[in-house]
Amino acid sequence: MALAAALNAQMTKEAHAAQIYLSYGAWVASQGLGGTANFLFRHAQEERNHMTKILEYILQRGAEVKVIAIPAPPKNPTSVIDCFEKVFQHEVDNTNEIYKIVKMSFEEEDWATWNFMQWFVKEQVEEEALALSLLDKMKIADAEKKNSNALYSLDRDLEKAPDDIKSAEDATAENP
Ligand code: OFO
Repeated sequence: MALAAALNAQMTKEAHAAQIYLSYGAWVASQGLGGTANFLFRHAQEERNHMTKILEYILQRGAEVKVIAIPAPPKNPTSVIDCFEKVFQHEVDNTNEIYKIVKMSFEEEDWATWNFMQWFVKEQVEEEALALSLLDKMKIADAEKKNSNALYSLDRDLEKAPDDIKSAEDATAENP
């Protein structure tokens, strides 16, 4: 059925996302940004978690899981800012893929899949916000200047930065 095929395709896209984060992580490591690389490597694992959630869901629904080859990641970025612009664009593209499955499940009145996909809708809000905040921070740190002190501090911070961004639903007036 079309929805099972779309879920299988999304499962591979999440694996592809992991490869993208791995390759960008390796590239930033080669630029001397070990903390930033660590962050991107951890994020690669998060993408593998997304892949696993979809795999489990396909199994639970009694459909066939099709594990296929993962496409190669795109070529290396040309600069640190370019890297994070590409990370952000990747997340926007992924959100659009998620929305297609949500739409499909709505049209097919498959409410279980529609409900399952809401986790990904919420997650993509956070993924985009995280990618955008990293891009902004890299710009503020003037990441194109290799000897920027701000970039050095940001790189150190990213080594221990939380992997997730706080979701808007958890904000309160006391703790915005
Ligand atoms: Fe799986 O969220 Fe990023 O790509």
